[in-house]
Amino acid sequence: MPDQDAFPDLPKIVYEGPDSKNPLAFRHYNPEEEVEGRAMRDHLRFSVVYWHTFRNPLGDPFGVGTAVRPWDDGSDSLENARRRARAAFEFMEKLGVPFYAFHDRDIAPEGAGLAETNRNLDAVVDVLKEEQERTGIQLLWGTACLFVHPRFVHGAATSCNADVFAYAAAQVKKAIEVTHHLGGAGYTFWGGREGYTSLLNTNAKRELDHLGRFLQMAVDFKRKLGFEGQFYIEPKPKEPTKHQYDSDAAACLNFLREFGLLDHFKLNIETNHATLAGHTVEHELETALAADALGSIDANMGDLLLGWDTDQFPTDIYQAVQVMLRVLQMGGFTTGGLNFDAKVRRESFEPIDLAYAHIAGMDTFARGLKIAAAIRKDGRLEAFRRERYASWDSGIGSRIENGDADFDSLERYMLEKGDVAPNRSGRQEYLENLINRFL
Ligand code: XLS
Ligand code: NI
Ligand code: NI
Repeated sequence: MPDQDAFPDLPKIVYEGPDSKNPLAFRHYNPEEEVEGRAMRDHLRFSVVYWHTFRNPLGDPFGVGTAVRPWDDGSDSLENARRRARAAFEFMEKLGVPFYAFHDRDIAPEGAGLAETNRNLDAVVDVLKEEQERTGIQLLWGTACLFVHPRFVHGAATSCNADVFAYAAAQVKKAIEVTHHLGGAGYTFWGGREGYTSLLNTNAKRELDHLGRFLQMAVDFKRKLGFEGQFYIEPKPKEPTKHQYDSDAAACLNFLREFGLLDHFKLNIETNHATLAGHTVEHELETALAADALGSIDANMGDLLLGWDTDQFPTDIYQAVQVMLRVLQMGGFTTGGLNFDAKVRRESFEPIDLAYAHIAGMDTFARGLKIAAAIRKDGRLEAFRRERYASWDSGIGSRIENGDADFDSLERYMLEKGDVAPNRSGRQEYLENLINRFL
């Protein structure tokens, strides 16, 4: 049991319904409520991220951290790391989230050399294991931090220094082991500094080959270990580097195909990364879906007027609807979930803000889920889209789709027909208004 109360003012957050005026209650997230025959808890699979919620001091390039975290003495001691882990579980338990996610270095401090660092990690993993068993909260995915320490200045698997590749391999091996030990449902590879800041000093082809080899080694090790969790790649176009190799869903899928890894990875799509790449999140989700590779979602949002990964808590209901339409279309998450890779604003520095932020994100997605289910039940959106392609369901369209047409036969067909007039409005405004009826 925790030996202290890190969040003494935080009650257990419960569902009170849409009319509640209590800011520390859910108005829409009702874990047991069924939507399309499945409990909301299992649709949404919410996850708290350790890095932003328990390690982010809320600094920015112009100012130091502002976060007030009374349970954290700011030191790199193991004792502090253990206390922080207990505080994290107290928070997650009160919030009622079923999952969490971490980087190895979020949970335990670096030691002098890899062996001591690994021992530190094991010591805190023991606490996490105990807390998981006490609360029933599970690990959505683990990952390795291959971007903070100066050794990774030129990247990890794509470093110009082979020793750094070796260090990263050893670190990822250990991170997969502890994820396995904690029963993690997945393991994520996010490119961190796997990219370049200048092509003048970069052999991109060689670096990409190294990344391919690295991920192949990870797949081999996973098999050897017997880890059954899902591997994910998380696309991001830039930041911290000018160009990240895993820049968007299409680039990741192409990379995985090139290196024969597509069967072993799914994508973890992050909303703010999609927008940084100049895409909507629904574009990224559909790209992943089309390749049967949508695995999990880092649920956050950006700010269109700020050009970086602001990692804000998702409070845009319209966007949540777009996301949940795709999740429902996929038949729901299997190993993945909605992972709040989001941080409170620097101005929101009190512990209670962490609760307000997560409640906002959870209620936003609960509404997104309910609205998406209502749109699907109504059926008009889907029917319109299906109808729009009706010419492909018979005649010349089905002959083309079935491979029973070639340029000669299509020329004959059109010479006979003469011409074709535009005969179907796209009805964008009608559809936008249709969606609005459900909001
Ligand atoms: C950073 C990424 C990172 C990954 C995990 O932008 O979103 O937080 O999710 O390494
Ligand atoms: Ni991010
Ligand atoms: Ni992320």
